[in-house]
Amino acid sequence: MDKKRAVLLVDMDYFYAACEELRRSDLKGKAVIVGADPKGGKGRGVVMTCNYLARKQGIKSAMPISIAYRINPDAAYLPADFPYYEEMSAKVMHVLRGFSEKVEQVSIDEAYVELTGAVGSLDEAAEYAERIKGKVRAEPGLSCSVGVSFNKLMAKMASDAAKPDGIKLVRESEVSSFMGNMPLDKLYSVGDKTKARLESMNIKSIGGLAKANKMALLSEFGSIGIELRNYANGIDESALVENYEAKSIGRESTFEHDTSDQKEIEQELMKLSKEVAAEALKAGFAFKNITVKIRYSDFSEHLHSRGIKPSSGAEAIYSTARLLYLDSFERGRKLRKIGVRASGLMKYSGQSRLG
Ligand code: DCP
Ligand code: MG
Ligand code: MG
Repeated sequence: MDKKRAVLLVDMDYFYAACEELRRSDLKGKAVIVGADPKGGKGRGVVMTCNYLARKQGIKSAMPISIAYRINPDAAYLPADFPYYEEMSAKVMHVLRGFSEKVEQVSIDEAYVELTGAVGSLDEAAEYAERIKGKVRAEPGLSCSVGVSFNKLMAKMASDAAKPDGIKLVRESEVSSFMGNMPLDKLYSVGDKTKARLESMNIKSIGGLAKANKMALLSEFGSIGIELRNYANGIDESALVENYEAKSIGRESTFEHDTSDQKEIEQELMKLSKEVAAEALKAGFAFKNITVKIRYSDFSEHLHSRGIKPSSGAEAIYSTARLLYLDSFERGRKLRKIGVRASGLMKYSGQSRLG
């Protein structure tokens, strides 16, 4: 663990509310709150998140919706649309996976990106962060904040300090100046209870915990006490846990005009197969299953699948997709849309030497 690491934590800004702003231009300049229905101030339930305008007024995540309503009854109150946020999240994760093979998604709106080996310094990692921000802003069109540091713990701490829409780099030599004076509950894994117990030991800040007597911590908390002290010193050797959210890769296209022209359809299938193969290759996936989706001009939809030998080549996809299409397509009926999907994805082994 001697090797210098470079890790990013990317966290979307006011995520659910930002997603709503993205699709509704009428929300511009308004306080936007996603959460329970306020029901004229009588509503139960809480604020899930809100945009920065609402935050300036004192509204925040987990606050009872009735209190938010008292603060600002004129805000836009919106119910959560999880499928839509998941879709936006997947787009963001897709961008991140374009920058590194090692990405760990930790929640709907945040992920670690390991850049160890890909960059020679944290300054270079910060340049990656800049490029990631630019890409995410272009498509799907959202803003995020990025912590840049030498491990996961510090990247996460840094990302909080980067909010909103910023980048914060924290070097090993800067740990104590960066977080020494922060309150204890800003530290990963310190909640209200642990904070109270630490305070009863006369430890009042992260910096205090960093220098606290190890034996005293051991006797109060057991080995977790030492772990907490390590965190306070910015020490965290945990590796990224890779997760492959995308269990399938698919592409669809809608024809300019509904068509039953076999040539045109096969050309489109070829194009889609190439796109799916290119994406699978980029992500380092092979797959075992191909699905073709056909939507006829009357909007009826048909799915047909077939297993193949693990592959990620465009030819293998196309030949299977074409067979599926020929098998199932009802001649003479016009197509509106066609799609190709590869699933049963498997990660290539022996690709990455990290971790
Ligand atoms: N969320 C929720 N309830 C909470 C906190 C969050 O439902 N108590 C949801 C809504 C958020 C999303 O999770 O949009 C991401 O949570 P974050 O903590 O990252 O908060 P935001 O992205 O909303 O804001 P920030 O800009 O502070 O990251
Ligand atoms: Mg967020
Ligand atoms: Mg988050």
